Amino acid sequence: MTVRWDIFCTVVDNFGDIGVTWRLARQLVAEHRCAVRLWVDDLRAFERLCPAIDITLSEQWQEGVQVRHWPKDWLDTEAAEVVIAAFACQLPSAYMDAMAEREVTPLWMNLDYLSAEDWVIGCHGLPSVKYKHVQKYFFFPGFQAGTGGLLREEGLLERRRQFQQDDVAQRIFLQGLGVDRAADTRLISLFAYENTGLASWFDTMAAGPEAFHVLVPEGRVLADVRRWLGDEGVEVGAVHRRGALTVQVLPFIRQDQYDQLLWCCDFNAVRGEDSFVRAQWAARPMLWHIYQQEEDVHLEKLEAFLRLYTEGLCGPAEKAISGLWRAWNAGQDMTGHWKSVCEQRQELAEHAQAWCLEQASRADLATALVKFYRNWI
Ligand code: TRH
Repeated sequence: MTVRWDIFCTVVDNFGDIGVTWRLARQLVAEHRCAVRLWVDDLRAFERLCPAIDITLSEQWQEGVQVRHWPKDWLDTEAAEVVIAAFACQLPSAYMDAMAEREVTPLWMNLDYLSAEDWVIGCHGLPSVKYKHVQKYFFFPGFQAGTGGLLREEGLLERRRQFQQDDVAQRIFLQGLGVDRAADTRLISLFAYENTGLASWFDTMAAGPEAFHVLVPEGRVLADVRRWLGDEGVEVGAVHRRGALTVQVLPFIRQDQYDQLLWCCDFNAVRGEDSFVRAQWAARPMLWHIYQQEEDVHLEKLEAFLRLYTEGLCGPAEKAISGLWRAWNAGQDMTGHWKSVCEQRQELAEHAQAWCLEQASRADLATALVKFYRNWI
């Protein structure tokens, strides 16, 4: 029998909340034959990564998912068998009553933010608060056994491998974005928040000796890019050359196209949560701009991930990548760290592949959620 799931998403800021829940909703439908309603309070953010969304509709079907606009004035709705509150969002009180009134009590879970910290293992799957007799559970994504794992669609790695081996497919894809990859030029994708370290990184690349082509999807880091270019316009498509560095602004593309962009690039700078995970599946060296939190708690998360990620790297490679990530997240000078990363390129590239395979050896997050539900009933 088809199990009905309700996923609730409030868009706090940026694209991570909707990025993760949209990905999860699609996977539950496509791979686990669940009937999924995705409740989203801001369809505009959703439209950016899925242009097929009609923001005027209160209800629509997209890729087998029933997308519902989460209205300020909640309308009485029957609760589903499984309810996911993404990232601790507060469910409408009338919906919580509907959960409590169900003949069969639903499974209620909070899908938390991703963290590599050790405490996550101890907390994953534990009971949280109760509403009337309905128990809520913590569900933590993660990188280690004992966590809920990472979102990874079936066949993703195989599709990625084929694409990375297919020069023609890559060229066609890049040309569709207006990108011409010159021979002997390394491609970098850059998705980041505002960052004062950008100028030093770009200066270093511009000084050569290698040629780099940096692709920047429209977004928050563009102000720094514009400043570095000397206030030259940074409209989509324009190509700017400074020494050995080419900088090109791309449009914000569909989520599946963004994956392909990551697969094409030799190095990916990503941010937040979802693009960070996608870069890991791209199996190429990467740079993470972590989402900043109050009292710098994000820095602990950064260190926790680095501890796991750099395991097995030789000393210089470990130092190079950790130094680069720390400098980027502190908005500091990138010069020496970038040079070291370039020197360690071979080892870092092999390591990215090994890390990807290791992570893919664990159950993916959607499968883990379905299993959690089956065990629970
Ligand atoms: O947008 P983000 O900064 O989201 C953040 C994080 O999730 C953070 O943890 C959270 O607290 C905060 O939002 C509220 O970065 P993230 O998570 O990588 O999400 C970006 C999404 O946008 C991801 O699904 C990939 C997608 N994307 C596209 O679809 N097209 C694009 O061109 C680009 C650059 C991204």
